[in-house]
Amino acid sequence: MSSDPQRSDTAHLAASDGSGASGSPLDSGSRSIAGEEAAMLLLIASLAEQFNDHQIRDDARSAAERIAEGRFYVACVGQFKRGKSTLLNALIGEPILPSGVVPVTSVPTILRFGEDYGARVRLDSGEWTEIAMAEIEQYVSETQNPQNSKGVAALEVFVPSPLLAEGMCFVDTPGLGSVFAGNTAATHAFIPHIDAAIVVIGADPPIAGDELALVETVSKQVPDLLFVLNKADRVTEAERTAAISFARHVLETRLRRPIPYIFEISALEQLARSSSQREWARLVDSLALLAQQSGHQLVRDAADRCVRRLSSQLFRMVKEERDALTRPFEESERRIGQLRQMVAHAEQCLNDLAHLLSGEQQRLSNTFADRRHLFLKSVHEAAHRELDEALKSLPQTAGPRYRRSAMKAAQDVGRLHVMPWLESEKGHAEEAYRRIARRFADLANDFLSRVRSFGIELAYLPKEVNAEQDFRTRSAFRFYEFIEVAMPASPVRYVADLVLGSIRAHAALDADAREFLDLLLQTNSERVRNDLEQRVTESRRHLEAEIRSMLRELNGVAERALTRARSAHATGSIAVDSSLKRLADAETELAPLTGAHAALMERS
Ligand SMILES: Nc1nc2c(ncn2[C@@H]2O[C@H](COP(=O)(O)OP(=O)(O)OP(=O)(O)O)[C@@H](O)[C@H]2O)c(=O)[nH]1
Ligand SMILES: [Mg+2]
Repeated sequence: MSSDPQRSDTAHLAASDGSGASGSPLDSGSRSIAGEEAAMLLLIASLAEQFNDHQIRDDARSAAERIAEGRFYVACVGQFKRGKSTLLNALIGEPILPSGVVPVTSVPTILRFGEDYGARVRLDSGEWTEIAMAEIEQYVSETQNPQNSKGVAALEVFVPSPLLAEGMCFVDTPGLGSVFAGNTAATHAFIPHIDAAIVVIGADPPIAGDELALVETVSKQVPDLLFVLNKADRVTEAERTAAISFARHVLETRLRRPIPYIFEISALEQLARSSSQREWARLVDSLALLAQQSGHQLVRDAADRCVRRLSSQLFRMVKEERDALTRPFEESERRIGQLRQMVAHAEQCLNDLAHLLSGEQQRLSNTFADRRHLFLKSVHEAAHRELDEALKSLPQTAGPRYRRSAMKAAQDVGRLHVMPWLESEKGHAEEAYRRIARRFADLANDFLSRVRSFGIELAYLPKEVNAEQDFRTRSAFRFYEFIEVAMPASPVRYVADLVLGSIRAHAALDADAREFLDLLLQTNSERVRNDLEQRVTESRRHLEAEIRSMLRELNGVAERALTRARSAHATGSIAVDSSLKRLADAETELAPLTGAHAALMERS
């Protein structure tokens, strides 16, 4: 098998030269299957080249290369700022990937084995180019390559990490849910390439709606998912336990499969080589085991998916072009006109829906604001009476200690009143959310049925959107305790409290506790409304992004087919005949590919 012609010959690539012979984890049987699959992918690449589809060509080439070499992709995914890049840096033992407090990663970045450190980048338009390690940030960070304006198609970093020596590659992905929608889109676009995943969750919130949706999509595609709770150093044990049990419940409900383990780690501590290990060793062992035991299978599954995905994508494109050429020209024009109308109509629907939903959202928000207002009014007197009783029974100890006890009393009273109310409000919020989710689903299904009525088959087009499954699951509310207010870390506050205690001015501390109780009641009771607003907004963004990306694909395929048909017709009947012959040949080559591939899988 020859290596990808696009590859540059450099020292750090020596360990994996594209032949699959050196450093490859594949045994000889697997290697020959991988070789045949890689050959199919190269055939797809050359057909895509003929039809000028550079996206399919490049995808097929790099898939052929990694399959021949026995490489598989373990993607690190999750909400922005979960510490994904830091975690991968800790796994390879070097701070190579940029990380920081603002959204950082803007381009999926592949970490693969190399005997020496090195990096290479491929821009949308071109060939692989070697870059210095210090230059990586220029291509993958939001500050230096905002929304991937440099057009990075792929970036690979070579690292001599033993964990990667068996073909496992880590992929750092841009975080979901930040203000940079392009980052979320870049991660979604990478999904088809994911062979296994490390899902990074946090403590607050443990898992968000868009994360859950992504994990669900990945989980339908691949079986191996590892779950990690990062930043364990930042939260108390009680918060970690609560976060893990919440995340597990939500994930198991949504994915409909057990989540056997969630590793509690701190990537930052690990990178700083702190003595605190938490469950780091266990995580590393699981990854090593994944590479050893499942590596071959993951590569073969990846090959299977790539051949199916790319051959059917190309097949559709070829069919669209052939149809555009064979139909009477006017009919093609009419069809494109109808398509454009449909796209415009769908855009109009999206705009109308946005208005409709924001009105609905506002009404919902007002309803929940009124309910909260009534709750606060009804509870204020009793809660303050209970707090006063509790304060009266407190021993008049030294100021700082008295403050802690008084604040704790406020938390206890606040929790007692807010939690039952939150529980009952949750039911109302759920009902309201379902109503809105059903409207979303109706709109999406209406759109999908229109698309199908044109006889158009789109890649990854869902059969239908399900209000129950495709939107965010139920929320759980924890009482927010404001530890930073209850136990202020300020030395000035400490001294002032000492003075207040020593002059027996405990009443001043009582006043703080009363104020604190109001803060607890007000903030915690606001959570239902905030959460509902967030869920509705997330679902709406999710749906709009999905529909827009379908529209883009729909437009792209049809417009390209029309342009080619036009230019062939303009050149004359000989050009049309020769295009038709090329398309028919391509169809003949592509059609048996899936069948040949299925047979190959059976044989293995
Ligand atoms: N305390 C603590 N901070 C951490 C930990 N892991 C990462 N961080 C910090 O969290 C911030 C975000 O880390 P990144 O690695 O950039 O997070 P990311 O998920 O890659 O972010 P995006 O690329 O924007 O999606 C940085 O300031 C890290 O230093 C951890 O385990 N503990
Ligand atoms: Mg990152």
